[in-house]
Amino acid sequence: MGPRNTYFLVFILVALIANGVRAAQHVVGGSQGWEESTDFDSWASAQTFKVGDQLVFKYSSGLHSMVELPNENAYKNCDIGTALDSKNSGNDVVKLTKPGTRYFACGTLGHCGQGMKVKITTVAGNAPSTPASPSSSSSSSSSPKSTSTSAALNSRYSIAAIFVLVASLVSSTLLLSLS
Ligand SMILES: [Cu+2]
Repeated sequence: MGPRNTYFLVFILVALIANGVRAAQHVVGGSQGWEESTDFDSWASAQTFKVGDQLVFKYSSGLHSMVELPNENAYKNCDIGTALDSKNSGNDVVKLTKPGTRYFACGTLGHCGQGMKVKITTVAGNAPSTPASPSSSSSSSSSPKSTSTSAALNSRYSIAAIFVLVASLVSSTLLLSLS
């Protein structure tokens, strides 16, 4: 009974952590990170970016950096000079605050041209939606309503998991004190 309880606890913890990570943070490029060799188009197309999520750019500080470009044209032409923002900590966090498309590239000379850039399209998510700014020219038409349902399910699942975790802890302690 003891070891089985432990396995169950580990399972619940992993499920909780996985759930939290999936809801909030996207490490750009996945396990390969922010590197020249990463296929960012493939990576981005496999992700769903929601309002309230975060991007994390992980790389060797000094070798690469992160710049945000203002538009599709600057992105296509790797026009780093037009950057809206730049970071170089090697662990740069960018919060996706509203629906629309954002453009990121490496600021190191030549890297963007080698494919070190990524386009991120954010959809309305489970966070409280902010009104679309009138200056934004992006045409994000339909916001999927089903996401709010899945968000509710997610949080209900988390609460249930926490409840089970606490119950398991209590029962393990009781079993230990009996033996
Ligand atoms: Cu680079």
